[in-house]
Order: sequence, then C-alpha cells, then structure tokens
Amino acid sequence: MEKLVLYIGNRNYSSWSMRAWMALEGSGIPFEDVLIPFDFAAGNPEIKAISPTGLVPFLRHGTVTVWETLSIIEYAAELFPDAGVWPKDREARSLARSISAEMHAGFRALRGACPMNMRRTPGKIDLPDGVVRDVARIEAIWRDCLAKSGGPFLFGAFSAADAMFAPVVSRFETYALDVSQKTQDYMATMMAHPAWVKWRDMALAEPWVVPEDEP
Ligand SMILES: N[C@@H](CCC(=O)N[C@@H](CS)C(=O)NCC(=O)O)C(=O)O
Repeated sequence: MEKLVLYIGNRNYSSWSMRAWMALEGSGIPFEDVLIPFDFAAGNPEIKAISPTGLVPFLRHGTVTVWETLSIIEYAAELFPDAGVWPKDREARSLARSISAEMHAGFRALRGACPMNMRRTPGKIDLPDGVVRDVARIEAIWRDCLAKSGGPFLFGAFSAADAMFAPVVSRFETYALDVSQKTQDYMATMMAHPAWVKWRDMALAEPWVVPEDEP
C-alpha cells in the first residue's frame, strides 16, 4: 500500500492538525507526518502549494489527496476498517460522528478567544460570554458520552471523537477554565494518552512563536 503522508502545521498551535494526527496515531494507523511551519507574514506559501484550501491538515495517499479534518479521518477509517477509528456500535458511531461534526462546525467563541498554545503557562484570561456557553455545551457532550460508555474515553476506548476534542482539552487546561471534576478526570485521561504525550513533547520543543496565538 502507498504510504499515508499527513501534512501538519506547528504542533504548539495547529489545533486542526492535532485532531487529524491524534486520530491516526491514536488508532495505530501507519503514516508519516510532514510539518510545514506557519509563515503568516508570507501568507503560508508552502501550505498553499500543496493544499487547495491553503490550510493544514492535508493528507496525501499516492494520487489521492484529502483535506478538511473530518474527511481525512473518514478516509483513514475506510482504509483501516479494523483500527477502531470510530466506535464499532452503530448507535455509538452516529453519536461520535454527530459530536465530531458539531466540533468541526462550531464552538467559535472558544476557538477564537482561547487559541491552542500548548507552551503557554496555564492561567485565566478575560472571556467573552460565548465562551462560557461553549464550555457548558462541551461539558454536557462529554458528560453524556462518558455516562453512556462508562469511559474512560468518550466511547470507552479512544476514538476519533476524542481526537476531535483533543485541542479543547488543551485549551481548558491552558486557560484554566472552570470545569467539573468529571471533565477534569476526562482531561487527565486524554493528557496521559501516549499520542497526546508524543504530540505535546514535540510541541514544547518547537522554536516558532506565532504572535496572533499569544493572547
Ligand atoms: N476546516 C479546516 C480548518 C483547517 C485550519 O484552519 N487550519 C489552520 C491551522 S490549525 C491553518 O492551516 N492555518 C493556516 C492559515 O490560516 O494560513 C479543517 O478542518 O481541516
């Protein structure tokens, strides 16, 4: 089989890259990653040269090219049907896809006010109202999924749904958001996952600083 190549941005900041990368790595899918550092001053020419949206993540598999995080995850799930990218049970799988699509399309207030920045020393910032609403909805989603599955991940075993929310876990931690004990327990589970640890260690070692993401 041709090898899968996942193009990603800076690990410290690129939340969408982290989602796709965590989904593949956490499912044990063999792939190579290629990091293209952000270059906002020049308009990210290297990313624009490979990706039709000018955004990462971007996946290449032989002649096949896939962009948009959820499409990349679905492509990997089709290619490796036994990897457990999504939950096996159809009802659980449909819930996992619903919350992942909700994440892909929403939570703009949280994403805007609290950019992912794994290197930032955790501490509170002033938050617009929308962030509190987003956090409440995310906590409700996690509570519901964990109650149905019994945990420790949203659907029992790690799945793409956890990967889709991984950068949210990072934001909750970085901006010291007020969350329940159950949420904190889930965050601890996520932050101990080997794929998370691998990503975070590489993020912390990166030299680049993106001023836009340093509120
Ligand atoms: N909807 C896209 C979002 C991708 C995205 O916004 N990627 C950011 C990095 S996290 C990016 O490439 N930014 C570069 C730029 O804006 O020039 C997806 O799901 O893949």
